[in-house]
Amino acid sequence: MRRPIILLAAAMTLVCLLAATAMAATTLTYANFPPATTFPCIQMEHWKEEVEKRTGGALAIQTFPGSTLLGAKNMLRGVQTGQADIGCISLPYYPGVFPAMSVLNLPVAFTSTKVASLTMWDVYQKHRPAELGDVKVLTLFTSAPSNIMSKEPVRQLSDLKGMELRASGSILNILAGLGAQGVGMPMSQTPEALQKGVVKGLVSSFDVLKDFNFAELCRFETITNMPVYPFAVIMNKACWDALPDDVKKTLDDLGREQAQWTGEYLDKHINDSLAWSKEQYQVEVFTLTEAEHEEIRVKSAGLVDEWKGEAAKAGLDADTILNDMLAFKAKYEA
Ligand code: 3IO
Repeated sequence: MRRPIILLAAAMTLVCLLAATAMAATTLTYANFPPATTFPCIQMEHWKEEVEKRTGGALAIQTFPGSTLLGAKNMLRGVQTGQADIGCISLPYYPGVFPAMSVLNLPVAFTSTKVASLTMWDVYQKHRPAELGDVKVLTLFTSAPSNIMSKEPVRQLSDLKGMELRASGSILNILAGLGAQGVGMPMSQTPEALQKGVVKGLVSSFDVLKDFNFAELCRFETITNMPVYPFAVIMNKACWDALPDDVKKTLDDLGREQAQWTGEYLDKHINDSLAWSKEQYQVEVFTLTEAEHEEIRVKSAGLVDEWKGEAAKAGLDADTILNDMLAFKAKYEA
C-alpha cells in the first residue's frame, strides 16, 4: 500500500533535482583588491549587472571587493589556480610578468582614461601576448593619468627632493629621476602607509581623493600628467572553457564596451572627486610650468628604451607594439 507512494515521491524528487540542476545559474566568484567604493569595484558591479541581465540569469556573479577573497599580490596566482573564478589585477604590481601590456604604463601622456582604456583593449586584441595566455581576458582598462597628492605642498618640482611618495611601476622610476623617494606598494596598502606617515603622499589618479578619503590627509595636489596604471580582469581558463558557447559570446561582446564604460566613468569621476575635495577639505591644486613638464618628459624618456629592452628580451616585437599603441592612442584622441 505505501510502497508506490514512496516510489512516486522518490521519482518526483529525482525529477526536481535534475530540473533544478539544469536550470540553476552558474555562479562565478569575482575577487577585487581595493574597497567597494573605488572605481575597479564600481566597474566590477556594473559588469556583474550587465552579465546577469544579458545571460537572463544563467550566469550569476558573486563579487568580493576589498581583498576579502584575494589581495593585490596573490590575485594573479589565485585566478590561475581557481581560488577565484575571476579577478582584477593592476599590472604594475607584477614587475616583469607583463612585458607587452606594461607598454600602457609608459610616459606617453594619455589625455583621458577612455583613450587609454580603449588603446589598451586594441593593443591586446592585435597582439594577444603570451603573458596572458593562461587566463581568459574579460576586459581591460586603466586608471586616469597620474598626479601627486601630498601632505606637504609640491608647488614646483624641486619640492619633491627626498619626499616619500607611494606609487607602483614606471612612476617609481620617474620619481627617482626627479629626486623624490618612490615607495612601491599596492593601492590597498596606501591608507595605512599615509596614516602612519611611512609616505608623505602618493602618485595616482584623483578618484582616490574621494573614494579613499585621501583628501583629508593629502591637502595638496599637483598636476603632473604622469602614466596611467593598466588593469586586467582575468578569468580562470578551465572555468572559461566550461562555459556554454552562448554565454562565452555574451562575455566576449561585453569586453570592449566595458573598457569604454569604465574609461568614461572614471573620466567623469575624477572631476567629481576633485570638486568634492575642494569643497570638503579646501585642497589646493598646483600646476607646473611648461619648462617643468618638459623636464619630466626628458627625465622619463629613458623608460621607453628600458621597456623596449625588456620586451625584446621576452621575444616581443617591441617597436611594433609601441608604435601600435601610439597609433591607437592618436586614433582615439582624434
Ligand atoms: C587605483 C587602484 C585601486 C583603487 C583605485 C585606484 N585609482 C587609481 C588606481 C591606480 C593605482 O594607483 C594602482 O595602484 O593601481
